[in-house]
Amino acid sequence: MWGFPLFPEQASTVAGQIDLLYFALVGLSLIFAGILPFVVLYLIVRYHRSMKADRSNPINSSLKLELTWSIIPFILSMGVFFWSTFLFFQINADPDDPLEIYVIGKQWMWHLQHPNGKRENNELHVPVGQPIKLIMTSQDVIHSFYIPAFRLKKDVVPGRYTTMWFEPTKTGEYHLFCAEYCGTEHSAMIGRVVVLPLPDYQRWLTTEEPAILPDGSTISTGVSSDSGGSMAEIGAQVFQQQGCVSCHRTDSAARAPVLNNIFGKPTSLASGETLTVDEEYLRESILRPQAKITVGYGPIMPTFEGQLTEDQVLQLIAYIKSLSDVDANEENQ
Ligand code: HEC
Ligand SMILES: [Cu+2]
Repeated sequence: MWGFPLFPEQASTVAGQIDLLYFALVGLSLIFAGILPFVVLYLIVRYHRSMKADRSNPINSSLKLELTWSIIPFILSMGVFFWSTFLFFQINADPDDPLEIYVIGKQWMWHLQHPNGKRENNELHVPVGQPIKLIMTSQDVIHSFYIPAFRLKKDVVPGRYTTMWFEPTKTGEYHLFCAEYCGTEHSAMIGRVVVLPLPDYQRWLTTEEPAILPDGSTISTGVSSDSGGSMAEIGAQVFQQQGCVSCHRTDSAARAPVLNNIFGKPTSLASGETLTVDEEYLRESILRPQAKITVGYGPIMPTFEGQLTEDQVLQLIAYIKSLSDVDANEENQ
């Protein structure tokens, strides 16, 4: 084998399809860019002034020829358009019941947290054969989460969440890059994705390893330790510590909407708008509550902008989501 492969392995469900489209585009380009110049060259030589050629009957126009060179490229380009649009939608549509992992980019590392609270840096452990959704944000500048073997890349932007999903098809270790120039050590912002069989992943989830938080402090990770438990459990603690609970409560002293079972459901705003509660809306509701006021309530919620770390915002979101899961499950029973 070559020590320097031209193509990374295909290790996700979409990798093969993306390569096929890519090769088709390269093929088409080669046909047009590679063959046409030779035809032009041939004609230049064939009909050069010094060449003996039949010039008695020059063709001024040919409808048949013009239709051919219009219709064939039209069909080809529309084919490429529908093919790539179909792929685009397929890659961006949310999968059913994915495993959600939270990603924070910062100069110059990736910080990841699994739902059970386990954290890791510059490494992403995932189980094979299962859809995985990354919910990503940045603490400083724009980064880009790039896994060549999965043929996936998505910008990681401060102040908002972007998501990306994939389903690894092969166990192994794959490169993880930052693909957006983000400062001096951008080129060192690299890591690896480790795809494990499901039982190994579950074992990995519960083992102890120290991890470094985005603020530089070190903590131990793993659910059995004093790390504080799952993301939702830590979120519940933040909810207490930050005083959210003094307004958002279920008893008669409540001055704010109950947050149970709101995730994924429509909510009505004082402006008359209705929207579905997602991560982005929760983030804005916490950091800039005045931006969208829930109908029936006053604009009394203080802003938490600058008072919570990206980590804590994600934990609060995981907590609010878990309130919805509990309720959904109860309804199903
Ligand atoms: C002073 C009382 C108060 C505190 C403290 C408070 N909130 Fe609120 N919150 C409100 C009120 C009132 C609303 C509804 C009006 C609005 O949208 O701003 C609200 C709305 C929200 C919403 C949107 C709910 C929906 O149904 O659309 C979320 C999410 C939320 N708060 C989360 C939090 C979190 C997390 C904290 C703690 C970090 C917090 N709140 C602290 C009063 C409060
Ligand atoms: Cu970066």
